[in-house]
Amino acid sequence: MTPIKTAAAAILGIAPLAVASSALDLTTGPTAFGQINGAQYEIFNTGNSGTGIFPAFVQIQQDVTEQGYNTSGGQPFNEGSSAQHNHDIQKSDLVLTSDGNWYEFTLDLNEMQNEPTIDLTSVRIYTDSRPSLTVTDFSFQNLRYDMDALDDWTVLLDTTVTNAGSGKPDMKLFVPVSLFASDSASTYVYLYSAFTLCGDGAEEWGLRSGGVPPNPTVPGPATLALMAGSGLLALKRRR
Ligand SMILES: [Ca+2]
Ligand SMILES: [Ca+2]
Ligand SMILES: [Ca+2]
Repeated sequence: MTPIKTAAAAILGIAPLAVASSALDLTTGPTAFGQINGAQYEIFNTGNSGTGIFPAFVQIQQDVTEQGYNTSGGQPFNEGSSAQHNHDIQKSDLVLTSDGNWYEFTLDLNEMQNEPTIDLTSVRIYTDSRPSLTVTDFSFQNLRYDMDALDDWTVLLDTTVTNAGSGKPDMKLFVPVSLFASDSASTYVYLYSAFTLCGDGAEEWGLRSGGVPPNPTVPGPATLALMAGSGLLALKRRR
């Protein structure tokens, strides 16, 4: 029983469900971060710096809800059509943090200024020896990471917190390198994600081009308190 589920159940006066929903609230400020199932989600606040050109490997765009994954084979879900920004990646393309323990992925959100919130409801990373897959039943060879493996998680995001417009990253995702230990360098990596409360331009995932990413911020007791409070906030935010 996590603190979130305990607190939510106590206030609502109901018995906890077998599969509960939990929220990681990254709307609290530009240094917010937290871990879900061993991966770290961290606000990436670049202010007004950056070129405005985001090195995307997948673009996902649809109003209200959207989902998709990177592939050179087509558009299985709500992906973009640009081959430059929607394509296969291999394990050898992934970018290591300076300590060598994490792969860094970056997320660029594109939302209207008057509707800045967006929820990241799913992240799953698959590996497969086959390129350019377009399966919609998720019949990949290996599931290496699933945000929702232990609980139905949502990451709450707000583009006014990150102060980042189109082409500027809003969040970093750090995934343990150890999860990919049995994959060869040429193995294809498919990053699936889904969002709700979305509109405006495409959400884009990319890999840092140039420079070694700093390590994730070390989680401390304050993070656990933040996460414990976020479940109730998420309940209020639903609409
Ligand atoms: Ca952005
Ligand atoms: Ca979820
Ligand atoms: Ca959008």
